[in-house]
Parts: sequence; structure tokens; C-alpha cells
Amino acid sequence: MAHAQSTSPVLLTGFDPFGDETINPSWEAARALHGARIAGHRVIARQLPTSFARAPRVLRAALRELNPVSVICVGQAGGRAQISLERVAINVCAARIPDNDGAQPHEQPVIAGGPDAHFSCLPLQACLSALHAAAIPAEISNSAGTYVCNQVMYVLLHALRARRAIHAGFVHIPFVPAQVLEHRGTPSMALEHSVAALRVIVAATLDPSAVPRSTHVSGCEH
Ligand code: PCA
Repeated sequence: MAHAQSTSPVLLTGFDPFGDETINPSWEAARALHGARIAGHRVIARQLPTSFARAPRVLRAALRELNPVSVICVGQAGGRAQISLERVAINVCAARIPDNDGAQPHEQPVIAGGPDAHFSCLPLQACLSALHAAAIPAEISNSAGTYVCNQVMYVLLHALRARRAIHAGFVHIPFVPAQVLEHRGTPSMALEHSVAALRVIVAATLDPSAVPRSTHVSGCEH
């Protein structure tokens, strides 16, 4: 079993473009690491649709198929200036704009009857320290919003709630510079920096000495 564990992949997901955008840096960054080996584990990148109906299905299928040792879902957070390590997903879907299927839920639960929130099972402090040591602007965020990213984070942590030893969580990344050419003052981060950030986060997550964050609030076992 130790062998199986050491060869289990890391699953990285990113989203397809949504809203007015023609690219989504989360997918560009995730796919840049597809096939990389980090701390002995292979990275597998999968794209999720920006769709309330379809993203959970694609994610659950990937979890079943790949049995990953660690899962990091990535999304674009236009307007943010730093890498955001999301702390919490809430049981709410409330869309400001329609998703890629035209759906725009208002005040619906992600999972009816589910807990109000799920906390990240990533070692957030270790990830944050490693990012800062690599001179990458990063912060812990206390809201992943109420759109598809929050939904995916909630579904991920709900699906793995009985398997708390798996490091799983969500990271938002800024726009890339090309997306803000015509939006003066909107922050962006070069794709290579976001890719470097994800590499650092995966490595910190796989580091056996990385003791988690607040075990008392989320019940993760690491
Ligand atoms: N960002 C959106 C959904 C897809 C993405 O990349 C969000 O923050 O919810």
C-alpha cells in the first residue's frame, strides 16, 4: 500500500473560460504542470467546466478514476492581486453572472442538507510560508465567493470528508496581464508566476513535515 500511495498522482484542476474572457489562467496554469513530477508524484491536470451542473460530475469522476494523493482545484479570481489560498467553502450557490450553460442559481445550497461549510484540507500556513519564501505574493482568503469555484471546493471537500488524510483544497489565481490590457488598475500576475505558485503549493502539500492548519476547526487528519 505504501507503494500505491507513493505512486498516486496529484490532481490539479483548472476551469474553462467564462463570462467575457477568452482564456482562464487557472486552466493554463494547471495544464502547464500536467505530467510534471513533484516530490515523486505525477501531476495530472484536468479541466472543469464553469458550470454548476457539470463541474461536480467531472470532478467526482476524476476523483474516482485517479484516486489522487492530493487534490488542488484552481480558479481565476479577477481583481485579486495575489495567490489566494482558500480557507473555506460555504454551502451556497449565488451567481452574479450566468455560468457557461446559462444557469444562474440564487441562494441555493451546493448540497441540500450538507454542513454549512467545509474547511480546506491543505496545510495553508506551510503553503503560505513556502510561497513567501519563493517571493510570490500570496494570502489566505476567507471567501471563495458563491460561484462555481466555491461550489467545486465544497463538493471536493464533501466528497473527501471521510478521507481527511488526503490534502485537498482550492486556490484562486489572478488574471494574467493580457486579460487586463483594457482595464486600467486591475491587478494581474504573469502566468509563469502562477505556475510557480502551484508548483510550490503542491510541493508544500506533499511535504510530510507540513503539519496542517487548524485541525480543531476542520477535523483533517494531517
Ligand atoms: N473562477 C470562477 C469560476 C471559474 C473560475 O475560474 C469562480 O471564482 O467562481
